[in-house]
Amino acid sequence: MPGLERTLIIVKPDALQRNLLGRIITRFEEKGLKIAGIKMMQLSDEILDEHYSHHKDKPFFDDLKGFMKSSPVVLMVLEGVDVIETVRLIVGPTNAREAQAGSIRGDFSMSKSNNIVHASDSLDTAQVEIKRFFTEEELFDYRKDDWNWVYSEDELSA
Ligand code: 3AN
Repeated sequence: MPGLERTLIIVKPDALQRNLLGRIITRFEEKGLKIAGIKMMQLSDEILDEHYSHHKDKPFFDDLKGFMKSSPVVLMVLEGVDVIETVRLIVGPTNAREAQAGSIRGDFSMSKSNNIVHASDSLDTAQVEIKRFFTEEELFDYRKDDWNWVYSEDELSA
């Protein structure tokens, strides 16, 4: 399928503590996205230093790492046409106070840091991030029967 992509989602500790995990997964499922992988993990300093290396000189870096280590997180790889851009729209901008109602951050968060989910922001980043957190064996290629209804025949066969 043209434009078929995968993206990485991290459901952050605030979402788990606030009992939002199921509702977040449901939003992605109801949109028509395929879950190619899913697992729970306690993140280490090493993996967070790598994942947030673009923020390593920021004043909030230590707090960010402390927050991300404060409980396990749930990681997902989602698949769909143009899924990276679509998921960023569903998630909303970093500052949740500016996120539109209807987006995950817009509906569930009031914070720039405790903002419920991480989602990859580009194709290159998604590829690196998926490899960072998932092995090949943890990712699944399978037929998603409802895609016959989620996509048009043209979109499915192209
Ligand atoms: P996003 O998660 O929207 O892609 P990034 O990659 O710029 O945003 O930031 C990664 C994470 O760092 C954010 N999700 C948030 O938890 C934290 N963060 C970013 N900017 C700030 C900030 N100004 N103050 C506190 N935490 C921040």
